[in-house]
Amino acid sequence: MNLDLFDHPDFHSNWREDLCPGAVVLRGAALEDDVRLLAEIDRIAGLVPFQYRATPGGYAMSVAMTNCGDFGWVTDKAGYRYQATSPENQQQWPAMPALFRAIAVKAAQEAGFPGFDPDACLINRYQPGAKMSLHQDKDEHDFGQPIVSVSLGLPAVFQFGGMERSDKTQRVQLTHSDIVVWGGPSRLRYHGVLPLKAGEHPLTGSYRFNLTFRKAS
Ligand code: MD6
Ligand code: FE
Repeated sequence: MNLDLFDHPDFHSNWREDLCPGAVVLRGAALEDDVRLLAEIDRIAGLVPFQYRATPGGYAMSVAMTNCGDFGWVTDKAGYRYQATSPENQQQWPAMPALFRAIAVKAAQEAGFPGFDPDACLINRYQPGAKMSLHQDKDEHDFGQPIVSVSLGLPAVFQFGGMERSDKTQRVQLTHSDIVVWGGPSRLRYHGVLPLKAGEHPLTGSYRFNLTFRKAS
């Protein structure tokens, strides 16, 4: 009989933390793919460089962004939206790497959302001090599809709130290779990221990267 937890083939994603119904953290779930994920981020950013976009209100965001997949999330004075091309070069976004898609689909499945079909991957880059204010993800068409969020590099404090901006929030530390899956009754919860603390990560230096996969169309 072998009940050794560490021999379990799925050990890497077996440490789950339920945040609230429909939201779960799969700790370390991207660990075995971290180097390849970061290489793909580098390659994509070489094609479509990270940009500090403006909010519709005209403020520069502190998080730099690029995208891959059929659709990319952008913001400017015209508003928040998904579009098939980059505003910088009017070209289609780079294709979503098969590895990205496979990780996102598997994580969604493990979290109880089989059949996730992401067509958009927003790539966020945080430097020290960068933050994301409380917001809802509601620019997608089908709230029946979850969001899968992969954290890489420096740790960050994620805030999870409720359905109203003023609802109390819980704080969760997201570290390198954690994956958050978020859907069902949690899909429209407010959430944000507190200002990134300076640090040095062996794979990403002074940055945190976050991949968020969505079905946008
Ligand atoms: C971030 N993430 O972690 C920002 N949204 O850098 C998000 O805004 C987010 O992680 C919806 C679901 C999961 C997320
Ligand atoms: Fe979000």
